[in-house]
Amino acid sequence: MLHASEARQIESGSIAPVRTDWTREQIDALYALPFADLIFRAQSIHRSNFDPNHIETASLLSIKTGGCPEDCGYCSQSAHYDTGLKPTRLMEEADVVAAARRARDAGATRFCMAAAWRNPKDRDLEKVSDMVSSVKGLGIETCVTLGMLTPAQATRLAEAGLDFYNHNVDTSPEFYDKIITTRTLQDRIDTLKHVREAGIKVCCGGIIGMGERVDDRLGMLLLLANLPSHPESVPINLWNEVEGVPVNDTAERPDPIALVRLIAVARILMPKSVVRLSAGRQYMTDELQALCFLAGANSIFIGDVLLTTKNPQRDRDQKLFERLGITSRLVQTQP
Ligand code: SAM
Ligand code: DTB
Ligand code: SF4
Repeated sequence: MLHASEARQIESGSIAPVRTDWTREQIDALYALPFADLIFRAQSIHRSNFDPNHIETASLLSIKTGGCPEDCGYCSQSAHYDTGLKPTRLMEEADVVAAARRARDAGATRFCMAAAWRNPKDRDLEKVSDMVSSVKGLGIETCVTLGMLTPAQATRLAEAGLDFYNHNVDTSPEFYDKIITTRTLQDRIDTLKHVREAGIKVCCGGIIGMGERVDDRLGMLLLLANLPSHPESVPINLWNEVEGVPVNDTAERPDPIALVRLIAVARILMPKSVVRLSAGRQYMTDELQALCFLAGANSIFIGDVLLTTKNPQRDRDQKLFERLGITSRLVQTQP
């Protein structure tokens, strides 16, 4: 039973219960609200769940780059396309830990290690598990993204102390086959289930700007918001341009206002999830990023590179945070 005052707050839109039964019509109606109403609602929900002046800062490292057997049509690391990227072997643990220490000292509160694999071999998973334990020892949150996992592999990562596993749905069920053919959306959902069941927090989102329609972006949010439980982290990536991949033929940078609307809808649908304004920030003005934060985005990647593509310079981000009065150091606990 809800407390009467809580029920009133929900009615007025200032608090939202966590729901996984959203309908397409409800999502369309939210997206179509007048801009001021949409932002007010998103910001009210945001304030009920988070410190509105705090943004989480995560840092990325590609621990194994390129040569990936998957055919994701947006990705510089797929072996299916000639993107000019030189594949590398899995990094040594000491180098990964040194990079994590640098990231922590530069202000990151989470360190995400990514490998260009369809799925990890058990031998490699052991190495990554050791990296996770060592990075965790630095007092920073850990995340890895290694492709598909078996239940046993997810359990091994949980035993190593892993906090988050990133595995994206990438786009709507309707648009998915136009972008990836070598693994299905159901494969991804199965991996998310294994991660959840192992007790690891889920980081799951997708990409916009690949030529999808607004309907597909909302279809992606519908999929995420109706998973059995909401991902704790929801990265919204704007496609970072890569030469030589098929998405070049269809890509179209979204209208900035449409991006803000999408972030606001994500915030309303998944009120307790951290929404990350992920790849593509280098194409955005400071004003657009400020609007995204107002709409409920509360995480970014810091550092001059993501995996293989660019990210805004650290000093630009720091200046923006100062101008907006945003804090980022502490890992905030949710009320
Ligand atoms: N290979 C693993 C996998 O795909 O599960 C992990 C690494 S992969 C690079 C992680 C995610 O980064 C992808 O699912 C995709 O959403 C995002 N991504 C990859 N290339 C991107 C690009 N050029 N622009 C924006 N996001 C991208
Ligand atoms: C996510 O959703 N975005 C990050 C992280 N998960 C692994 C990756 C962005 C990659 C951008 C393209 C690149 O740098 O290669
Ligand atoms: Fe491979 Fe991941 Fe890139 Fe797809 S997104 S090609 S799985 S590295």
